Amino acid sequence: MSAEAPASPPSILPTANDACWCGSGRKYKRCHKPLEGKVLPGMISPRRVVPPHITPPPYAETGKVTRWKESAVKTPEVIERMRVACSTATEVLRLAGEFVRPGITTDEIDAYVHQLCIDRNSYPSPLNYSGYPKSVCTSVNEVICHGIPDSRVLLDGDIINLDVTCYMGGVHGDTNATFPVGEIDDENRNLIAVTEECIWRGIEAVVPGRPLSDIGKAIETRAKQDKLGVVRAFVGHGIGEQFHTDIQVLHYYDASNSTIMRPGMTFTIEPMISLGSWQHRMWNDDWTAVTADGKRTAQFEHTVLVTDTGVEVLTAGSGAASPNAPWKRSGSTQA
Ligand code: EYL
Ligand code: CO
Ligand code: CO
Repeated sequence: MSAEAPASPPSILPTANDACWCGSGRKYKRCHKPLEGKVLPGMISPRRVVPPHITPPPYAETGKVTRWKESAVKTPEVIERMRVACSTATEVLRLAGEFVRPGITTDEIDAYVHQLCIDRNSYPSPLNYSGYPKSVCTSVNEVICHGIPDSRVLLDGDIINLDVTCYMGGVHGDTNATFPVGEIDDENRNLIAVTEECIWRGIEAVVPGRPLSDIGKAIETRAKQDKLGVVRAFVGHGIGEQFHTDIQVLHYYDASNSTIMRPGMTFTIEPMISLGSWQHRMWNDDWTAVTADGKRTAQFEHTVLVTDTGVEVLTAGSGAASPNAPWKRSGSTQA
């Protein structure tokens, strides 16, 4: 947790060959100019409290994640509990998305999501997971994922991903979506639309008896049609009684992602798609991942169940931010 925000630029910026505002003695263009218009870390508010009637996951107190063996194939009883946790996360994500507007801070979104989870008798899974300090991830513009809610104000033209996970009934439900802040330009609108298409292409590749690599192949194929980058450092994951289990779901094609999908398996698909490079950098906070080239990136996430015949999307349906495949919506003429 940072007590002090790092030095921030003045409202009137130097011109390229002037001295940088930060006092480094370097020309502005060789110092902070590349960061113009980029997301900067803000102040992180004190930790929010979860009331005692909410059953916390094992890491809630210590922040330490200890993994145990958990079957990749879930029992019908666990699956039924996951449907409940997932539908709660689905509703919280949609409401949080409706709350997004210019002028609010990402910390205000965190306060809202935190309360929405508690009101539905769920624990916000990110809170203290490996020490993560907040109840939701808020990833703005070039932030790929795990952005920490802070004092940054949302600006007209930003894009923001909200990643919501709810823990209730002893299981997690994990879903995210990217939302426009006010009016966004065509390039950003297309990035969000194609990223949503990518996740649904991936979901359609969930077929029992087929390897997980089919999912990444479908996602990568769609991204390439628009010359967009597929982030490689973060992957989908098995989920159930634990937030993350050993199944990894790559969002690009890799033949070594060869685990065969079996009925009863539950995992997330959460492609991060970028306007430029798939390479990432880490902020000094060791949580926040940004694109290496500073270009914008979008993400969608669903928790899915492999069925006997295909897939059940546990975080989709009519109340979801991304309810179904875009080409299956009324008015669409696409396949
Ligand atoms: C906590 C822990 C580094 C989340 C997800 C919150 C973040 C950075 C260490 C995955 C991994 C959410 O929702 C997730 N995937 O969809 N860690 C996560 N944290 C955190
Ligand atoms: Co998530
Ligand atoms: Co996830």
